[in-house]
Order: sequence, then structure tokens, then C-alpha cells
Amino acid sequence: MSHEEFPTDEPAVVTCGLPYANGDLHIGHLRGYIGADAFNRALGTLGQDSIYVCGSDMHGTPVAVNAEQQGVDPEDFALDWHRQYEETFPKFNVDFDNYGHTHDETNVETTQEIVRTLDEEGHIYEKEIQVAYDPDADQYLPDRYVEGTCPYCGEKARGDECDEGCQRHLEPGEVEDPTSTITGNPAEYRERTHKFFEVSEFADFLTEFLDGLEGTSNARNQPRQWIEDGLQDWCITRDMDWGIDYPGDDDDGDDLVLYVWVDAPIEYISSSKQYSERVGTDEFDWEQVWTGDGEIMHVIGRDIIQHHAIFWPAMLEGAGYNKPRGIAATGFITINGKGLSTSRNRAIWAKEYLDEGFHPDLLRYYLTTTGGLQQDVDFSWDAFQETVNGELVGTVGNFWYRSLLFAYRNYEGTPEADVSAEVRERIEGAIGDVRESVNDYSMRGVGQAATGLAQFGNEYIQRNEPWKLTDDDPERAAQVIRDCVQIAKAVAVLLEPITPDKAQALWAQIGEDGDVADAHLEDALAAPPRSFEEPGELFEKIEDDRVAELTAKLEDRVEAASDDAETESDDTGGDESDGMTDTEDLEALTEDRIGFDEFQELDIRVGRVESAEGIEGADDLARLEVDIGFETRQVVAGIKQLHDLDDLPGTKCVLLANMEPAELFGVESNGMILAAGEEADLLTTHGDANVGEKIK
Ligand code: B3M
Ligand code: ZN
Repeated sequence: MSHEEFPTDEPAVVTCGLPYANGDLHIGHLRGYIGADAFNRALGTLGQDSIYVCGSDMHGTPVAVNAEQQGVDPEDFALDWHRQYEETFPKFNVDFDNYGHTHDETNVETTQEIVRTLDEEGHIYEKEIQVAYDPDADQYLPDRYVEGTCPYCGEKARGDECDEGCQRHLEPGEVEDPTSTITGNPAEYRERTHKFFEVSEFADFLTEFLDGLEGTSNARNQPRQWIEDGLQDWCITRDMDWGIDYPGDDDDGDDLVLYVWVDAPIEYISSSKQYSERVGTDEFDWEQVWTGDGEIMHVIGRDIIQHHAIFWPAMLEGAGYNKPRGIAATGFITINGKGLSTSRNRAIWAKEYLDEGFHPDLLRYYLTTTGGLQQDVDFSWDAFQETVNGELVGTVGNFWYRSLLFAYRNYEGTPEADVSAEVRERIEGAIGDVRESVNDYSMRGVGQAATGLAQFGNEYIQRNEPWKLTDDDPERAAQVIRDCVQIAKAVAVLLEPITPDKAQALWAQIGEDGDVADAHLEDALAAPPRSFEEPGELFEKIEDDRVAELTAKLEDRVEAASDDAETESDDTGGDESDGMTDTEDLEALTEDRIGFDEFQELDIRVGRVESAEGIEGADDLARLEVDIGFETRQVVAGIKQLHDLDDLPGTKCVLLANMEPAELFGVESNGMILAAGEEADLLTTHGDANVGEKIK
């Protein structure tokens, strides 16, 4: 099934995955919300009637675990974050038409109604299952309360998702070797009755649904594979008290609530409903979208494809709702080439970015034109500077300023002339590119079309040299500048989805009234007003010393955090440990003593890891190159599963240099790197000991 191109006659809803209300927003969040915001704005420029809704995800263990750690009530905890998000998004020009939360009345009602329908339609059944339980904590262990090994790929996994490995959703009881994240004890299993949603019954429907699904190819292909491997039903209840009650639950003290992934996507509906209630259904009819033929587009992270391309459409189908037209699953984000990690403080925080005094549109431009809705994004202050200085200052800003200043000085605005055929065609081409890009869910394409047009503007003014024509051929000069003002106007319209404030500033600069956000692509070709004021510069160059300072700040705080981060296992600042082990678990002290000479025989050196990579075929082993001053040693260490190998280069370590060489998996190990504990906490020095120094 193929869809009619945008703009269609039906109203549309764009959503972005709901942020868990459990911590500060960072660049990893922003890329999605900004991308989806730009997409919604771009749909608007095409003339599509479209709204952008979202809300905070208040439930589930991601919230409960963090609230518990802080000793606060999950509702208060989540509401605090929710309010912060509500304040933060507009600061990045992320303009939600409605921003609700999953614990509000609308969502509780809508969720219970949908679940009731699924139940009535026979899509829900009860089953006894083994649920992990921590006897010391006297608590069941849903989802993030339990960790173990993924049964599919062998990577470390949380109770309900294999977030470091194959990204699969895991059902209760599936994770192998489960341990409690509360006490670290192995989990016991207890029998409990839970509700299941019959996802497996929807395999044929889903196959057809995926055939018609637009967006990124991973949102179709991965789910096809999962269907082929055989779909499992989803357990939709949890032994917790924070969440939405199963409808009709008699509150028998069982503490059964709906799994967070039931009520979270339903917030997309609830939030649309709230918008309609606010503006009136004549203006926007949520039912037309969600139960009629409206267009639904989801922007999500690629780790939640299964939830959106399998579970969610099955739920919508089962409850008689409309299904998404497109799912864009964004790539990952890295910082200086390394994985974003909040526990390692390797992130750019939303607040930090604003506190540094950068305009939100700069980040919007960077994120949208490098990653858009699809690609991975690497952020470094260097690359950010290069993009801002090169494209925004150098290309866009330079064109705007030089052409408008020339127009102002010579004509006090837009000269009287017609737009040339060449320029008209060039603008029409850019409009066509935007239209095509939006239909391809490519926000990168939208950015390229806009900046490409400004680039053309620069070439055009350079090629025609109007400054040489004003005396000799004033008519021709006027015509060239008329063209340039038109291009500037078109660039404002085309860039609005990405840099809304800056586009508005330009819009006002050429004397236009009203909001550029209300303009449609065709308006790029309409004549600009006759007169305007002296223009000002719209973008400012980022200086090298500023970048050096920001880069150093980031490196320092990653280093400071990395000492504690080694023991952390998740990315949400999860399980803090006090570093103490019960002495019962420690290996007994050796009675036999050795003399100093014997100790001296151990040639232990300070080293620095130069590179680290996994050894193929060996689950645990990594090959490290370690600089020990005199030479670089190749060492094999059993740390592959326990460390993020990309993090290791540059770290100081301690190496037993006169260890007999050995061969492991065909790789020679020439020394032994020292580590302690089950997580192979690498020994290091904390002062200024140089690489190569002997430990004594
Ligand atoms: N709250 C966040 C995540 O897993 C989760 C998204 C819900 S979308 C309905 O990325
Ligand atoms: Zn896995």
C-alpha cells in the first residue's frame, strides 16, 4: 500500500517518543524532539494540517527506580521532571501543540478504555508465570529491578530490554541469571498470574502493516525479522504500585499495574485529544486522525522500534484505531566519537548548552542537518563550530547580510524589478527538493535545500557583481538585487522548520509582517515588501578559543566522572554502589608472607592504554596495546564484556610487565593488566606517576 503524498487532505499528528520523567534532558533527547519539531513545521510549509504532540512518560521502573533511590514518591519525582521538560522544550523552539503526561486524567481514562476494549475483543488472557522476586527486599522485580543476560544475544540485559545488545524487548522471566538491582542478590522466582496481550495473533496484520509503513527502513526490516522468528505475546501487567491500574481491578492489594509500554504510546492519542479539547474539534479533530484516516507519524529512537512497529500497531488494530503511516527511527548520538553516557557525564546537557549562551537554532541546525530523523550524529564542539561558522555564518548569514545591506543602501529595500527566470527556477527547484525530502522523512534534505539556495545566492551575487553595475547598468543592478531579496525571502521560508527564530528575524528584516511559520513553500516566490530597514547580522562566528575552552570542560568532567562510572552499569545514573563488599564474599587473605626482594621481582609498571578491541570468537577477551614507556605491549585481558572498549584508550593502567608471554585465541599476550572485582575494575594511579614508572 502506498500513501498519497504530503500534503494530504487529512489532518496529521507528529509525535516523538516520550521522555521518561527521570532526569535532565540532554542532546540525545534533543535530537529527536528537534528533528520531529522540524518535520512537523516542514509539513506545515507544505500545507499539511499537522500538529505535534508529546508528553512525559511518568510510569514504569525507569521512573520508580530513580525515585526510590532518591527516597521520594514517584509521582512527585516524575511531576518535577515533567515541569522541567515543559519549560525546557520551548527554549529550543520545540513547539508542541500539546504536551501532557501519562499520569494525567486523559491518559488514565484513554488507556483503561483501550485495554478494556482489547479485553472485550478477546485479545487479552491470563497466565501464570514465574516472576523474579528479591526475598531480602521483599519485593517483586519487574523490568529494571532485575538484570541478567539476554537469552537472544548473550549481552547484559535489563529485565525488559536488551539495551546493550540486540535491543529486543524481553518478557518477564526471560532474562537469564537474573539478579536483583536492589540488593545484587540472585533473584528467586515466584508464581504470579498476569495479563497477556495476544501480539502473536497479529502477525499477518503486522506483515501487511509493515509493507505500507513509511519512514526509515530499519523500522520495517527489523520487525519483519522478528515476525519471521515468531512473535511472543506481551505480558501487560506488572507487580508494582506506581502506574495505571488494570481496568476493573478491584484494588485487592495485588499491586498490579499496566506495563509502562501500554500507557506510554497511548499518550500520543491522549495528547491529541487534549489539543482538540483546547482548540475545538472544528480546528482539529483528534478522532479523525486516530479513528479515521488521518496521518500518524512517529519519531522514535531506534532502540524502541519493537514497541512502535509491533506492539503499538497491534494494540491499535485490536482496539479499532487508526495505525501509523510512518515511523522514523533515529540513529544514535556520540560525543567526540564516543557513546553518549550520562553516568560518565559524556553528554551535552540542554541546560548547559543554553547557559553557555548559544542560540537554540544553532543546535537545531547542527542536529537536523547532520542527523535529521535518520542518521547517527556525532557532536563535538569542533564540528559544531565548523558547521555554524561554515554554513550558518559563512553561507546563509553572509548571503542574507551582504545582499540585504546592498539592497538597503542602494534602494532602501527591494528594488522595482521582476525576478529573473533563472532565479525563479532555482527557487522552484529548492521548493521541490523540500517537498521531496519531507515525503522521504529527510530533514537533512530540507536543510540542504535551504542552505544550497543560500549558497546559490552567494554565487549569483558574486557572478553578477551588482556593485559594478549600479552606475553603468542600473536596471540590471536592480534586477540582480531584486533576485537576491527573493532568494533571501525563500531561504527564510525554507529554513523556518530548522531555525525558526533566525528565519523570523530575516522575515522581519525584509519587511514582512506576521510569522514566517505561517508561510507555505509557495510564499517563497511571492514578492517581498518594497521597503525595509538596515539589516543586522544574524549569526555570530564561534571563536577557536571558545571551542578549546568548551572541549576542555567536557573532557575534564568526563574524566572526573569516569572514576565512579566504572562501577555503574546503566546509562541513567542507575545503581550507585558504595564500593564496599561484604567480607564474606572476599577471598581469604594469604597467610604466607614474601620478602621485599621477592616483591621486587614483580616488574609492575604504570601504562597507558593506546587501543582496545574485542577478540573475535572470544566472548570475554580484548586485545589491548599498552604503552609502558620503553615500548608498547600487546596484552590480552578478559574485560571485553565488562568495559566499553572505546572508552579505554587514554586511560592509565597498571601492568605486570615480566609475566610469561602466553597465547590466547591465537593472540600473544605480553604482560598482565591488573584489575579487581567481578567487573574487572582496572587498577590505575591517581597522581602524576609517569607512564613506564615502576610500582614499588
Ligand atoms: N519513555 C523512552 C525510551 O524508551 C520511552 C519512550 C516511550 S514512547 C511511547 O526511549
Ligand atoms: Zn539481546
